[in-house]
Amino acid sequence: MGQSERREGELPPGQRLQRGWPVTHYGPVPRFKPERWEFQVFGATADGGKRAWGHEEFAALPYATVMGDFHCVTRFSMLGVEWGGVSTAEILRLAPPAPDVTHVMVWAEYGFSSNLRLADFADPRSIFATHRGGEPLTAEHGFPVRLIVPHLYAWKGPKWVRGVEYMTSDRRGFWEERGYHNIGDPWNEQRYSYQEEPGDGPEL
Ligand SMILES: Nc1nc2c(c(=O)[nH]1)N[C@H]1C(S)=C(S)[C@@H](COP(=O)(O)O)O[C@H]1N2
Ligand SMILES: [Mo]
Repeated sequence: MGQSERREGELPPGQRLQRGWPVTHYGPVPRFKPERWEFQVFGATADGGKRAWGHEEFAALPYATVMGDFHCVTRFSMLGVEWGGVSTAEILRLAPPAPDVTHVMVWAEYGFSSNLRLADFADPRSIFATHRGGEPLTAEHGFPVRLIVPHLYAWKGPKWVRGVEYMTSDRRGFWEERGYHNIGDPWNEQRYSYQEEPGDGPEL
């Protein structure tokens, strides 16, 4: 694991600034069905139970804003974006993980997923964003909820999030199984899985 030398508001190596906000994802944009939508926390929770919030309940959780950069592994970046939503710290407080949890899997519509080390997930700037610049997210950008982890490449932030799984060991998510780096630190240009060093992730 390399030393992360993150610098907010600066371009990581090999990235360029992007005007506007491109839409990047695999597969179709899901249609939001409020009556069936739930945000679940499951897996190795502290009390062994599962938590679930319906859409109105989720929208009523404490609203936080953070400034965060956005770095796509295809080399475009946006700097200094204001994200609003529910902080990962709030989710960890409301649905605490068991003491031996080391990683989380963030699950989205259609089974899309991304794995994160608990410390990356719990970072003070990590947020389940519902808004950008005070405006609700559009469907293409992840409405009603997407994860933003400003210090990692943006594939680590699933759009259309539906749940968080607490894990006691690491497992690869969707892109992490398909050639992208298990950790994804843009300051160390951790783009592809072939760059991984021992300890960076589970065997492929
Ligand atoms: N559900 C889902 N979330 C996803 C992806 C995806 O394919 N599916 N792609 C990721 C990638 S690679 C990037 S760069 C960002 C793009 O977010 P944007 O379309 O809002 O710019 O979403 C991430 N979240
Ligand atoms: Mo991306």
